[in-house]
Amino acid sequence: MPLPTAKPALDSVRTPADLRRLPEDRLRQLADELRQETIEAVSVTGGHLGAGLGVVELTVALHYVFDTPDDRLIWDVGHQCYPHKILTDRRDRIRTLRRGGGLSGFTNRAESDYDPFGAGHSSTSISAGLGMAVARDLQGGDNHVVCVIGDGAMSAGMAYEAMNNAGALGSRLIVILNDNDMSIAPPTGAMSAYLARLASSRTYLSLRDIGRGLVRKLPKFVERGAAKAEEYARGLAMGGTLFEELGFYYVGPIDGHNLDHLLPVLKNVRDAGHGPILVHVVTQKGKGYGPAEESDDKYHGVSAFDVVSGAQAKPKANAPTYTRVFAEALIREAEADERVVAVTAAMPGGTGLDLFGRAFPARTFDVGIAEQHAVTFAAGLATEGLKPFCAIYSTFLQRAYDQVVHDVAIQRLPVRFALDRAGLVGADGATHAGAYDLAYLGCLPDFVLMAPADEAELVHMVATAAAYDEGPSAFRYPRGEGVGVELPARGEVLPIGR
Ligand SMILES: Cc1ncc(C[n+]2csc(CCOP(=O)(O)OP(=O)(O)O)c2C)c(N)n1
Repeated sequence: MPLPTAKPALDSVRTPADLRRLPEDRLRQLADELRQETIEAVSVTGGHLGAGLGVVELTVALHYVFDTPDDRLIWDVGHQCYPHKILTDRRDRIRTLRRGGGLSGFTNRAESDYDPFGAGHSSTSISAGLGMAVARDLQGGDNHVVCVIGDGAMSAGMAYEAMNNAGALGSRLIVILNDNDMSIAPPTGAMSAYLARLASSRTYLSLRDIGRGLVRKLPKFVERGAAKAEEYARGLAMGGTLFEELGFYYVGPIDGHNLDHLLPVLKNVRDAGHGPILVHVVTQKGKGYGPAEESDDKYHGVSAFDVVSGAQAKPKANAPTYTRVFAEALIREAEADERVVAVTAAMPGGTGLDLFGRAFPARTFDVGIAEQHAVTFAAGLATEGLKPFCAIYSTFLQRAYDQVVHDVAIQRLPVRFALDRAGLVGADGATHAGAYDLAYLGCLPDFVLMAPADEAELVHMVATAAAYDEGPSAFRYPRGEGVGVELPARGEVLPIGR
């Protein structure tokens, strides 16, 4: 344990090269200071907090063990990268996060050499990392590529498309699965249950296992045939894992807050020379900050707050948000028509479908971070006469464009799209701007598009969409509160085309 009077460690680190000069026994202190700096910065700027706090030790360990930026470190979504920004020459600007002209709230290639891939939308890291690994192989490089992806982001199809391809190509690639058993909301689906089983069925690796067992187990150190036999034996003993079936060497689960576990495992993985490896790291979202640990959403996204109490600044609301008005209007429609059902892709709180879900739990579907599936799932619901409302942020529906075209529009299926956060969104920046929906939906045949001028019109448009059964429809509305007009008790069906 460092003495309380120990010289600050973080002040001596401007870049990861400085970090790598510290003796290993100072890293615990560095992590503690990094966590404190992250909390203090976000208390001023607001932004994503819980995810970053969960990866403080992992961030320190990765930059210590790997030679960034030559080794490529890719953060999926990028919302957990504030500690990474602090360690990579951006500490002096960390209080400009998410402001005009300031640091982006996500990774951004234009901002730093330590951000090899820009993000904001989830589940892209393994695909991008595999591309970098293959480019390295083709060009005779020898650097490492490390992708860090959360269990929530792992619920998207793209992650599996990438792992399937990585397993076949066999390129040297390291994927760190950061499993905190949380998405923004609690994760849904069979995959999250599977990861929980995996984490609980295997005891955490002891230091002895890490030091000896892992090195011995990694196939570089054994004959090819013996390696296969070892893998089979391991699979039989452990029951195998989905990741192994996909062609990854699975290591874990490892306590992601324990540097004595993280460092030797990451060093072994770095030196293994093996094809794709998946390291399953278990962490706690919001770790080390009481108010975050205790809150339901682990302080996923916060406004400026008081560090001592954790109380967040709440601007005085003059009117209900469009999100809330939508949710309440949809509840009214669902009370009147039992065919109304609602679909969200991992955003129950953001889209207001948490309210709808409380009123109609059996008619609410959170499909995980899986916008493509959400849209085609809704199309399937529509073929059977239900009235699906797919509530997806404008920016995230971009990911499901072919599903909107091919599965919904061409078949003229009456899927209703509730596009929240349409238009500019402020602090989240360009990756989250809902700037394109009018263009990308407006060019589709027979698609009814609506945009309310105020929140009362939104209520009417929800009713109009519920009534309109001849084909797809969408209504788009902005982030934030309405203009303050009086709300009708129930929406009226508007004439289409006027
Ligand atoms: C395509 C897409 N859909 C939705 C989101 C919104 N979103 C941002 S972070 C997040 C949860 C990510 O969970 P996880 O990967 O487990 O990371 P954690 O925050 O738990 O560390 C979601 C749904 C997004 N960024 N991209």
